[in-house]
Amino acid sequence: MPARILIVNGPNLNMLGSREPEIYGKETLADIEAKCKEHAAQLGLEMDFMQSNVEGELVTAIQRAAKDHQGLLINAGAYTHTSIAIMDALLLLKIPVIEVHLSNIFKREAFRHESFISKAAKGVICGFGSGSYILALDGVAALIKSKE
Ligand code: CA2
Repeated sequence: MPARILIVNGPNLNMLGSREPEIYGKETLADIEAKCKEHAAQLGLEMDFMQSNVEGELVTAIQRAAKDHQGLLINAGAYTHTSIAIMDALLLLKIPVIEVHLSNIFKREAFRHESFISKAAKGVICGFGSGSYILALDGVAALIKSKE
């Protein structure tokens, strides 16, 4: 059976494509989902993709991944820099977690340099726009394969 990956997106990422294209690009979140789906299929992975502006809904989705998924990618949006609840949920997972950002958070304001997500992630990919998600899919696929 193919491995199943969950891609979790946090607050305001549903607004992609509408504002700040110089930072986040012109693609919508639906465009990114379609790209990821195609790339995941090439890697032989099944993929689920979700977005929420609600911290608790993100925590619940992460908890469910323990049962249904073999790997998780997360762009927690601004919760990256604030959410101990999301970090704790990720720390409970035994599957590989990759942190993803469209922008290079280290080139931006100082408050974006701290990530609670990184403390629970196997790796971090940022600064490649939607390509960050594609690179992270490659990374998680390699991690899953190395465990098989
Ligand atoms: O670079 C990333 O992917 C971020 O996770 C995006 C978050 C930001 O708070 C993180 O520091 C880095 C913000 C997502 C907001 O998305 C927008 C979409 C359209 C217009 C404005 C913001």
